Amino acid sequence: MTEKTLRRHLTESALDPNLIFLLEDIASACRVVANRIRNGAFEGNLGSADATNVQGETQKTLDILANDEFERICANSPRLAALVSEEVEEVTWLKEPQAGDYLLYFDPLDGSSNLDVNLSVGSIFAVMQVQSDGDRNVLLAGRKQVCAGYALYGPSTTFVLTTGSEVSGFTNERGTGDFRLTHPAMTVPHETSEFAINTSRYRYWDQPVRRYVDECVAGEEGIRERAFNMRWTASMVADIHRILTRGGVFLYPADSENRAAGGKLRLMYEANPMAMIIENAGGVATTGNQPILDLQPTGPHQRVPVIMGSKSEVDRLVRYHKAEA
Ligand code: AHM
Ligand code: MG
Repeated sequence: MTEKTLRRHLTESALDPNLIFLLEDIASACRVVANRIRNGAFEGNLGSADATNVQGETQKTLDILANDEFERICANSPRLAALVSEEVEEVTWLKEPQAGDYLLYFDPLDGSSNLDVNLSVGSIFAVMQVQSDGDRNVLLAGRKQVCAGYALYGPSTTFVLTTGSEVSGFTNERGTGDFRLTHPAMTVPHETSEFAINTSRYRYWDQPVRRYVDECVAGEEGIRERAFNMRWTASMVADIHRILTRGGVFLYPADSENRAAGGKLRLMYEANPMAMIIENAGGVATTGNQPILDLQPTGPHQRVPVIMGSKSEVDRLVRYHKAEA
């Protein structure tokens, strides 16, 4: 049996055809970005912007190229009103907004420090809708997302999407270029023995995070009944994909060093889309003190603390935060 294509999956749903056009454009952008990454070394696009390659040509980082590909391809979608990108300071308006038009929030290339060492990176996106004719407010809470997803550029290119209740995983097929449904109804296991956090920041952590990680590290010799393993890829997409596949908890918490900035990860195009995916897969996504999806945004590039993944571990972390409050 052949796995069904993303197009068939979308057209079998009750989604607005204009949203389907947009999602197909996003998937095309991800396909193109995957190729740009694969050929990055030949095209002189590894390394930092403003550098020159051996031919003396100015290099563009893949972050900027990926952003340009998303913009170029998604601008075809007739009801797409605006783009909010990690790479662009201002909101990019494509048309006069009308109620129901779509707003696309995206991180075109997440985890880009992994590029030069040929490790996994990804793109993250979410879609919301213009609330009323002429309304240019893009600062909508994550609960208003109509869909969210990511592409993981790893050993294979994977496209994970939620448009409501289910989370569906597609794999890019070499040859046809189709995304095919290889991972239907993805769920985050409730229990896990894996955690993901940048432990080099230990000295900055608040007490609830220290307590949790200390207990995981102590394993069955402490209060936990089992040993824990730690994984950190420095690519949120790769870490969340692992958690969606086999469980785990991902933390980029507020700490004494990043608190003034609000945290490290961005709300609109990193935390919110991943929170929708994790919740729809049966997991939990919180700042430690409240659900990420309930946050009222204050700016398009706002940063927030992020704790998400398997329910039993995130619930424990929330309890530890309450105990310290
Ligand atoms: P980026 O958008 O600049 O790539 O930063 C986001 C990334 C996440 O993918 C990852 O979880 C985190 O930053 C890694 O941070 P650190 O450098 O502290 O390991
Ligand atoms: Mg990012």
